[in-house]
Amino acid sequence: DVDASKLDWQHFFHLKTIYSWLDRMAAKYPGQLNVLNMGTSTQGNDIKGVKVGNNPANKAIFIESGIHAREWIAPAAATYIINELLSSTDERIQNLAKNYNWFVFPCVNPDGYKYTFEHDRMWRKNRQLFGTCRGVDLNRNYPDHWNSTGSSSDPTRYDFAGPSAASEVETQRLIEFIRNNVEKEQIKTYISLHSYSQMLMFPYGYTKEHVSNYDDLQEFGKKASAAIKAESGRDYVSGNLYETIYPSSGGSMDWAHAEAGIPIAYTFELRGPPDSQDLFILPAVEIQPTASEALTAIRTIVEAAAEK
Ligand code: ING
Ligand code: ZN
Repeated sequence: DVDASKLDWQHFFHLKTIYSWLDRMAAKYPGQLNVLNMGTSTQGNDIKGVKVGNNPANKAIFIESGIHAREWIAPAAATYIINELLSSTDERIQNLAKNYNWFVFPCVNPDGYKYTFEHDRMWRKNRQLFGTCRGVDLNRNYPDHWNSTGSSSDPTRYDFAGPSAASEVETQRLIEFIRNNVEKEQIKTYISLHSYSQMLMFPYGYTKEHVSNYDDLQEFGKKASAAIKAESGRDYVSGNLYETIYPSSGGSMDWAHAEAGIPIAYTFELRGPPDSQDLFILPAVEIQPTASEALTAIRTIVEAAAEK
């Protein structure tokens, strides 16, 4: 760990460091950034995030990351995006900050994230106790076609869907937050950040049937892939989740789209390491370019949707 007084994008940071940085950003940008708290996790950690921008006329974008504990690049990309929205000199990013309100929750699985720093770098789930083992895959716990495909009823497994739909408090708090804010804040875009695979995916995860706005989501995804290619030369594949990565039910994105009614919903799989067996362990030098790709993809999708 490095100096907790400031964040950079050359290291990965502990939960407490990320949270104290959010507080300092609120002090640095009064009126532009407000710290929010969805509530507490299974083990009593806060689920903190921010709202950037406060123009009540603006539509909103919601970003969630860290639902899987070991995917450290995702919270790092989220804090990068927060920082860019407030301090970028790029006119295109300044326009995004001016024209939208942004909800960003970097660590929606705080117990798991802490655990990857303190005990097991490769932990994925939350830390809920089930007899002799632990953890629900929070990205299988959402109440939309829950536990129908690509998830497990076995608590020892990495993709355990939980004992019932939305059994976990982390899931409940996020659902509650979206339900309370989706209309009031005009949340029209939902982004879930993961690693690794270099993919920009949209619903559904639970079926290969196409969503009603499939053509739009495919078009925005393809434009975003092209924008990343132009920026860094990296190839990101775009498509519906079921056909692009693997069938999978109970994810936050399917819920956000189908149940909360947020039309534009994506799950990004960011970079993995160039050469390693441990595919969730990205060298810190990759943080900045990977986070920049994520922001480029979001910007491209938001701009393309605005033109429709
Ligand atoms: N991939 C995601 C996972 O949860 C996913 C893919 C996203 C499935 C959204 C379902 C819904 O398995 C990783 N790498 O976590
Ligand atoms: Zn993941």
